[in-house]
Amino acid sequence: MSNIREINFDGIVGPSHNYAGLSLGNLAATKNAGETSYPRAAALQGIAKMRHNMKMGLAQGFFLPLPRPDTGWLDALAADDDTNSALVAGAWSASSMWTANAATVSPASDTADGKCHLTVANLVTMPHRSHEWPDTLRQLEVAFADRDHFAVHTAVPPTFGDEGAANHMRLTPSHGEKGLEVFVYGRTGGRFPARQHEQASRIIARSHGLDPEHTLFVEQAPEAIEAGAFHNDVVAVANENVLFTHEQAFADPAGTYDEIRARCPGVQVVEVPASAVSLADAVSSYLFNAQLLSPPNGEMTLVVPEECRENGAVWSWLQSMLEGNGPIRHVKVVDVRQSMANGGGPACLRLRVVADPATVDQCFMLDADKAGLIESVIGKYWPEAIDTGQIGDPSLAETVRTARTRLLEALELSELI
Ligand code: SUG
Repeated sequence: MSNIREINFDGIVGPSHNYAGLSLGNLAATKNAGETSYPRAAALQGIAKMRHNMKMGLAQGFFLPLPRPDTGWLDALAADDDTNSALVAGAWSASSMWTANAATVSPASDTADGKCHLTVANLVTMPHRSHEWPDTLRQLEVAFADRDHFAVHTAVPPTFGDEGAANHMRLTPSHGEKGLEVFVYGRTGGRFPARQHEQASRIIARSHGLDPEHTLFVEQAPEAIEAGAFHNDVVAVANENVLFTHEQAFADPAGTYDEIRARCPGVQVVEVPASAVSLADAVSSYLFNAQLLSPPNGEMTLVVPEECRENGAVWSWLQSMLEGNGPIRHVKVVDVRQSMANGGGPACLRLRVVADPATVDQCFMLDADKAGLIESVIGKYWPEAIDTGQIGDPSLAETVRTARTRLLEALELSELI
């Protein structure tokens, strides 16, 4: 019997997690450049979030940290001891933890061949992320190896920047039904890079076999990118028939809502006005980088980072939302501060795949026992702290490699070493 549901695949924070300040346009990452990071605490915060969501009865999976430092990439760049430190830091980045950027996913109910399609994101705009995709692809090919249910695609050609699910939303009466897939792209030419190229989104829609009537391409508001919303998921999130969005998320908000409502009747738009929460507050609190979830026996729940509670405007807006009669009935708060300091909130840390969990390689599915196992490996092998001055250090490189290897061994995924 098929059991189609949403599975959240969170990235386990890698042992080289650090604050090198590599992402122009990502204000948190730029602001925290040079700070000491705490990889062990970061990874444990991530597991705690996964446990939190599993307790709500939700299906949870995970992806592994990628091999770092990526010496193959440094070799390809002909890097030596005099090489620009940003390139060395790029080889050490733990950025694959933000699995919302791993791939774009179209569930089986939306595609022509009735399979769930995944396209790994090329992430070409940021050098430190541009070398993630080959290892991410290897992992997707193992996790979604069941060819009767999944089709895994290689990255779109690098001319067209693609950042995966962070710029993709899906509206549907319920997860297992046919949905409207909304691709949000940025236009180049502003102060900060627009990372998602319209053509990349169109290529993905075609190769996934989406129905043009159920596909929409929407421009992100240039002022949102300017304010630090380097991905659409910093200013909007959708779940089933609800779109939760900032008033300034899209270049043409009213036109976007009309199109969405016309193609997916019954959608409710929860729009937060700029007069209540400014774009600056939305970006610093990550109000919209929340997980909007439908627990099996519960009401729609928004999982927000602690930073939302600390922002007066955001917190009071959330209270008034709960007092009203809207579709989002609960707000839960999680501590993912280590990830947040690099511009990655609860939603960045997860990739949503609508599928039957039984069709996924079980090595990638989480339960409480496995969470305990992962925590014990992290507690034993993940560095407690990394100062950015240590990036490039050979003995730290060895620690980082060993930590990842021990995790893969514990999870019986040594084939990905
Ligand atoms: O690509 N940060 C990531 C954060 C990604 C957040 N993802 C979503 N919004 N879905 C990025 O900017 C910082 C790394 C550094 O600066 O060292 C970084 O890559």
